[in-house]
Amino acid sequence: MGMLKNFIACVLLVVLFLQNSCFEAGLSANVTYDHRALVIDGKRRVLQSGSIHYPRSTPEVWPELIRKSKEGGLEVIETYVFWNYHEPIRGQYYFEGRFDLVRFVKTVQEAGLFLHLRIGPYACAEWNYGGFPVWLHFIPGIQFRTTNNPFKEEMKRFLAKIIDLMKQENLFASQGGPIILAQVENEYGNVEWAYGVGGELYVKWAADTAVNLNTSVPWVMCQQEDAPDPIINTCNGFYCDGFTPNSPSKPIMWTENYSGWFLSFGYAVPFRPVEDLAFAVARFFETGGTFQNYYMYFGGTNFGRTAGGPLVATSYDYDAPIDEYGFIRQPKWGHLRELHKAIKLCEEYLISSDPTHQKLGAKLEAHIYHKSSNDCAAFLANYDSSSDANVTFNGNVYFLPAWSVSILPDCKNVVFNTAKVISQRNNGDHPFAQQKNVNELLLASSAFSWYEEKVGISGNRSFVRPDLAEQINTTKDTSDYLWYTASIHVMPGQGKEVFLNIESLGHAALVFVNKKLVAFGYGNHDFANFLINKKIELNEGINTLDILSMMVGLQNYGAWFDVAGAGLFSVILIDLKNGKRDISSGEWIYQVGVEGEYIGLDKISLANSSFWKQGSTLPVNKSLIWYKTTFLAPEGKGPLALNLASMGKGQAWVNGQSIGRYWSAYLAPSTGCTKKCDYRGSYDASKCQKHCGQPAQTLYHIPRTWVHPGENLLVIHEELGGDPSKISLLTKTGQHICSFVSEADPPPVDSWKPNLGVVSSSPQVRLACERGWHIAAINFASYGIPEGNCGSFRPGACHMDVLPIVQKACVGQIECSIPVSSAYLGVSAGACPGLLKALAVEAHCSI
Ligand SMILES: *[C@@H]1O[C@H](CO)[C@@H](O)[C@H](O)[C@H]1NC(C)=O
Ligand SMILES: *[C@@H]1O[C@H](CO)[C@@H](O)[C@H](O)[C@H]1NC(C)=O
Ligand SMILES: *[C@@H]1O[C@H](CO)[C@@H](O)[C@H](O)[C@H]1NC(C)=O
Ligand SMILES: *[C@@H]1O[C@H](CO)[C@@H](O)[C@H](O)[C@H]1NC(C)=O
Ligand SMILES: *[C@@H]1O[C@H](CO)[C@@H](O)[C@H](O)[C@H]1NC(C)=O
Ligand SMILES: *[C@@H]1O[C@H](CO)[C@@H](O)[C@H](O)[C@H]1NC(C)=O
Ligand SMILES: *[C@@H]1O[C@H](CO)[C@@H](O)[C@H](O)[C@H]1NC(C)=O
Ligand SMILES: CC(=O)N[C@H]1CO[C@H](CO)[C@@H](O)[C@@H]1O
Repeated sequence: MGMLKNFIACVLLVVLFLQNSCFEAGLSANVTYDHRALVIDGKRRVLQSGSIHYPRSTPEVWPELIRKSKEGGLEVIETYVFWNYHEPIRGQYYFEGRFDLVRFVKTVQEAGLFLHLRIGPYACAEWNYGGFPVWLHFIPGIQFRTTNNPFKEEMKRFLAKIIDLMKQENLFASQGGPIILAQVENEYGNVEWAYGVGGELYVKWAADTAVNLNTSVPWVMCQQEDAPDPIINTCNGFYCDGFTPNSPSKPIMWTENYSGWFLSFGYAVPFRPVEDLAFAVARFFETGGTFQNYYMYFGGTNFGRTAGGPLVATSYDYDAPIDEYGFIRQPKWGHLRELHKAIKLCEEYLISSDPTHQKLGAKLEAHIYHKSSNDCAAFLANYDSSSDANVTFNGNVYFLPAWSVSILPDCKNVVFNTAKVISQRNNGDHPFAQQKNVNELLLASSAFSWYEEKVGISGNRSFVRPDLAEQINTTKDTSDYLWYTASIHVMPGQGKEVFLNIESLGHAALVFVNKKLVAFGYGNHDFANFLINKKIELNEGINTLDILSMMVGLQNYGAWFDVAGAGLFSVILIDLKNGKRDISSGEWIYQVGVEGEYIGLDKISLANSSFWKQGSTLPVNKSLIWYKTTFLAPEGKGPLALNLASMGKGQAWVNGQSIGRYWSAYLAPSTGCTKKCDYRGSYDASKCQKHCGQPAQTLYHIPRTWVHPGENLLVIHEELGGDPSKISLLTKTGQHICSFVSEADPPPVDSWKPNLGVVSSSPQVRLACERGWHIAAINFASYGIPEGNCGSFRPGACHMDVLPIVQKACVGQIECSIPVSSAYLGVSAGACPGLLKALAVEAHCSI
């Protein structure tokens, strides 16, 4: 009886929480912590959080992304702050457009969610230079991230700047704002050893400095075992269930739970199965965690030259629950949403006690949270990577699939198992993964005009040095490019056939001899360094050597990453007759940037200029060429993507805005992908990959707000050679969505009415369209033992046509749900005798 009463209380509390979302704008909140959890206004809280980095999307879509996060069960949004874009020139600040931090925080507030502000100011984040402004590198005597006065002064100034900005706008919780947590530094514990005693002192200084800035909310330092009190040290990783903070007075918090992994040019596309992600999250809360953040919940796009490096791709999709184009990724989003609801049902138990542990067998265990001696919630875990098991707990037998956790909010009924995915499934895991509903528009090749760039130094901006210059010091990252030019004299009788041996710190280089392209070399994300060794033909007399060294994102991670350097460091000619000629320390002429950049060919204002040439034959397969065309943006609300599969390497602009770097010519290794990735067993970033042997990325996101009715300008700078006549513009005109639910599956977590004995709820097929689209048609509906997957469903040996019933419930709706029960579906209970029946539905959403 006591159990029943408490259950009603628990359910009521949950309803209350979901409605108020635990937060009311304008009311000041007092945020502290104890050894179990963050404490908000005296109450411990169990919180699900997700990362959304504001500049990786446009402000117009922030409200939708945040709404989808909230519907997915998040209560906190987490973001880094990107110093290099907020202070592009020392003392000159920028907080506009995609970098309008205040607007982002207020958007989170308006949605009724909390915010975790990770100021850093080191961000890492696969972001250019880890978020540090490049000018910082040129302050005399500076050393980053250690006990160094010039660095500490700059860091403190920026921390104070951001905190003042937030205070002025009343954005901290104590002021009625959404910010409940702040972060100083970032994963410094991973590299601290490399900074010696200076590193240890720096950690203390950073902690002190942060605390003295009086934010009134707790500070965290992630991956920082020695974080001084009162700073909370938090865990980052694929799993954090073994984590303990450095003091018994601090709660167990997980600030980066990788929902997938980032993409680099030349690599296969990583993904993380939701069964494993849900397992990691459930294990974390099972073993005492109370705050967890998905890194990323929405990854987005590295527009412009914001991608870090080396070679981080433009898509930052991250296999996150919301994909790069803002669509819900199923079944990831839906399965995690059910998980969040199941954990929410346990919140009152989680905050009432520490877990008690019960061993249930080898790699089988339970953790129990009590509110009173006979009132509990439990998590049952099977962390064996291959063997399913039946366990006995509390007098009942439970089936636990390998690598799964079951959640029992009453220590009796299983409302959720991490390995059982009962969620809407979409056709493909990427909006353009299937041809269905995709409208592809080939750009007319006759409309292209072009500009062929000069090889080598093109104007009066050159300068001379007697050695090979380090690239970042030379370009100050004002451009990806640096021309290195030298003359090679060949005396009569000297060998004309020589080997040209070039060594570079990164990231890629085009080599021209006498203005002819002879070689292209490049590194990769793990090893930026590369070597070019090429046999070349020289002429007697003077020959020119022009080398275009290219950067693809500044390093963002590692000890002393800021001084890693880039560009050429050795150029040697090897002539079999006369031996080696090291020209590294001869006379070199330099130019920062390429000709098209100086002209400003990406600018709208030059769209009609005479620089652009037109003719009957469009040059293809040409290096160092700019292309220009116009296109009409397809109507509708569907996302836009440019297919650059036919291009080599470069950058593209739409109406003067850079949509990022592309590198379609760099194929991933042909091995390392598995057809089906077994989610069971420890995950790492290379465990599950797809698109081996293909470019990492061929589709490039164009935000809807960057195009307008009428003609839009597309400019492309191609470095290697490509065929622009094959470029196409894709949009999506609708969605195909599916669901497959068995009559043996549990009902949705939110329809669960424990021990009330009133409702016997069935499992449900639930379908929902996005972007305001409606269910226009049901393409498939079968109750029985349907076969196949979303997009290829077919009737099985037992098939009952329930199309009219499904049509009636769904067509014309934005979303619908259908109980998977013979009674509802009008089928006699005895149909398909001896078989477990399932309902499979495929629907088509469109305008
Ligand atoms: C905030 O909460 C803590 C602990 O719950 C309490 O000690 C402190 O007095 C509160 N501060 C304010 C300003 O209410
Ligand atoms: C923080 O608060 C302390 C004590 O009230 C005060 O001495 C200090 O000046 C404040 N610092 C800032 C940056 O506001
Ligand atoms: C668990 O129990 C069920 C029902 O008794 C049985 O069919 C199944 O084989 C058992 N599974 C394992 C892994 O022991
Ligand atoms: C380079 O040439 C441009 C135009 O040809 C001129 O405007 C500029 O002043 C020159 N710069 C230098 C440093 O001579
Ligand atoms: C870059 O310049 C700085 C001084 O501004 C110097 O300390 C550093 O060694 C240079 N880096 C390289 C790789 O040459
Ligand atoms: C370029 O010319 C076209 C057609 O004449 C015109 O519509 C467009 O506005 C011009 N663009 C600019 C930037 O002048
Ligand atoms: C461009 O280069 C590719 C690869 O080398 C080749 O297959 C193709 O025929 C070339 N196209 C043209 C038009 O030269
Ligand atoms: C705590 C933890 O698991 N950290 C891991 C986070 O992910 C990186 C990249 O895979 C690993 O190197 C860390 O060990």
